[in-house]
Amino acid sequence: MKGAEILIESFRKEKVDVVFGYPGGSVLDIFDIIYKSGLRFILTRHEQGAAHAADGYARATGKTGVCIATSGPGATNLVTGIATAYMDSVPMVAITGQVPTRMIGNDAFQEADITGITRPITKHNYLVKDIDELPRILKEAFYIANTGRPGPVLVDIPKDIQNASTDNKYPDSVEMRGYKPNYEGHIQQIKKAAEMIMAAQRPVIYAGGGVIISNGSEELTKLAGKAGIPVTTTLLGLGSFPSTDDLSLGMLGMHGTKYANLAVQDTDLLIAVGARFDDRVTGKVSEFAPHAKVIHIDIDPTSIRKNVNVDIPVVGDVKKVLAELIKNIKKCDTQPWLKKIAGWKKEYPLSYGKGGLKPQFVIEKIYELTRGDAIITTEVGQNQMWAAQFYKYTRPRTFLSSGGLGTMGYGLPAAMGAQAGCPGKLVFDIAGDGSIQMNIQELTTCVLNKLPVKIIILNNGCLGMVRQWQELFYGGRYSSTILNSKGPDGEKGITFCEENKCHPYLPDFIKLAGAFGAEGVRISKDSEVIPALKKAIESDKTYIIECIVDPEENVFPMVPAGASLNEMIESMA
Ligand SMILES: Cc1ncc(C[n+]2csc(CCOP(=O)(O)OP(=O)(O)O)c2C)c(N)n1
Repeated sequence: MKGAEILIESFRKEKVDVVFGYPGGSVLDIFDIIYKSGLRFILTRHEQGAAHAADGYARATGKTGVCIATSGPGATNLVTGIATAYMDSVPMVAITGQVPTRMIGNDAFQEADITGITRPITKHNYLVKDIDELPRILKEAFYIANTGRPGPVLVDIPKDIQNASTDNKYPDSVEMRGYKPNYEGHIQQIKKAAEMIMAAQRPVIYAGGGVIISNGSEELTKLAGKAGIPVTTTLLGLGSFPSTDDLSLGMLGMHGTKYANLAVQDTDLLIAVGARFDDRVTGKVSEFAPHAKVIHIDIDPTSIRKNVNVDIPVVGDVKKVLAELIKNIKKCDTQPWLKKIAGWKKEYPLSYGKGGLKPQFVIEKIYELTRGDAIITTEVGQNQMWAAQFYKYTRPRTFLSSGGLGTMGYGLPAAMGAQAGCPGKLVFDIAGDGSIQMNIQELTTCVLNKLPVKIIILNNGCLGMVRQWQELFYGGRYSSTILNSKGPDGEKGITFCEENKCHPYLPDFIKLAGAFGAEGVRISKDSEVIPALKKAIESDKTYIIECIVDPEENVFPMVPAGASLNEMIESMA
C-alpha cells in the first residue's frame, strides 16, 4: 500500500467519520486518495479553522478530531489550533504534508520544521522518514491522542513517503515502552481520601475539564449527592455537574460566583477532580483555599503539586477513581455548611444592571429557549465569561471554549466542528465583535456544508475584555481597543444602522452574513431578543444574530490578576 492509502486506511480503522482540512502541493497525493475514498471531508477556508473545527468536533463527541494541512504555511496555520487543543487536553491528530525527505533542511519551497515548531504544543509528534514505519506511527498517533490525558499529536509526512509503498499492515494494537497511562487510582489512597472527606466539616469539590474528558460526570454527580458536598467548576468543567442542582456553586476563580469563591476560601477540604489549579482559578496561590487540606484526583501525575501542595494525590482516570470513592463513602453531615452557602447564594447572586440591551439578558434568553439542550461555543473575552455565567450547563460536552490558551477566533470553527459531529443538535457560537472577525471566513464552510450554526454576536463596538482591564487598571486609556472609533472616512467612523440607533462600526455583520450565504438579523432592544432567537432556532440555515449591546457593560464579579479570591470587585462603583 502507498503511504497516502495507509493514512486513509488508518482513518477507516480508527472510525474517523469526518476530516477537516485544506489542500496544497505537499498533500496532493493524500487528497487524491481522499477524492476516491468516500471519506467525509470538510474543506475549511483557513487551516486554523480546520484545527479548531477538529477540536470542537472532539470536545462535542469525545472522539479524536482530525485535520490535514499542506507543508509550510498550511502547517504553521494549524499552530494556534494545535496549541489551543494542547492547553485544553483535546484529542486531535493533525496530519501535515512535508517536502520530500531529500529536501528537508534545504529551505525548500514551503518547507517549515513543523515538528520543531509544534514540539512544545503537542503531546507527541512525528516526522515520518521511513514508509515502513508509517502504519505503526499512525496507530500510535491515534492511541496517544485519545488515551491518558488526551492531546494533539502531529504526524508530518514527506511527499515521497506519501507515494512510497510498504507491505506493513496497519497494526491492531499498540505497544509503547514508556507510555502507559495509569487508569486505576491506588486503592489505599482512595480509602484515605474517603476518610478525609467523611471527616471534613466544610468540603468543596472543585471540578475541571478532566471530569468531562473522562466521561465521569455521572459519578461526580453521584458522589456530591451521596456525600452532600457542594461543587464548583472551572470554565472547562462547566457541564460536568448540573448547574441547576442545589449543590452547584457555579464557576470559581477570576469571574466565578462570589459564593463559589467564598466557599473555596472557607473550605476545610478541597477535592480537586480533573482540574489543574490554573492561575485564573487560584488567583494569588499563597492565599488560595488557606484553611483547606487538598485531595487531587488526576490522570496526569505531572499536574499534581505543580501549583499547589496536595495532601492526598490520586493518580488515575477520574471516572474510575470517583466510582471507587463513591463505594467508600457515606453521607457526611454537611448541613450547617450547606446552610451557610445557601445564605451566600441568596446574598450574592450573579446579577447585572439595566440600560440598553444587556449581553447577559441575551444569554439568559438563549438558555430559556433551549433549556440547556444546546451546545454553546464561545469566542474569548467578555462574551466567553457571560456565556459561562448566564447559561446553565446541565450536561457534559455542551460548553466548548478555549480555556487554557484563550484563543479569539475559536468559537465559530469549533461550533462548525461540533455541528458536524452532532448533526441534530442546536449549536450556538456566542461571540464578540472582535473575535468573530478572526475566523469569519468559516461562515462559507458552514453554509456550503449545511451546518446550521447560530452565531450570536454581542457587538459592543470594542475589544470588551481588554477595554474592561483598561478601564479598571489603566485609568480608562483605551489604547487600541475601540473597534468603532475611526472608520475609513476619518474621525467619525461609519454609521449604517441608524434605524437601530447603533454606534458606528465596521463591518456590517448582516451584510457579511448575506455575502457568505448565511442569514442574519440585527437587534438592539430587549423585546427583539426572543423573536430573533426563535427565528434563528427554527431556521435550518447558518444564522447570525447581531446584538447591539451596551458598550460599557463589564463582567463582574472580578478577581484582579494576582489578587486573592477574597478580593472581588463587584461593580464599577
Ligand atoms: C488571538 C487572540 N488575540 C488577542 C487576545 C487578547 N484578548 C483577550 S479578550 C480580547 C478582546 C475580545 O474582544 P471581543 O471579541 O470583541 O469580545 P468582548 O470581550 O467584547 O466580548 C482580546 C483582544 C486573545 N485572547 N486572542
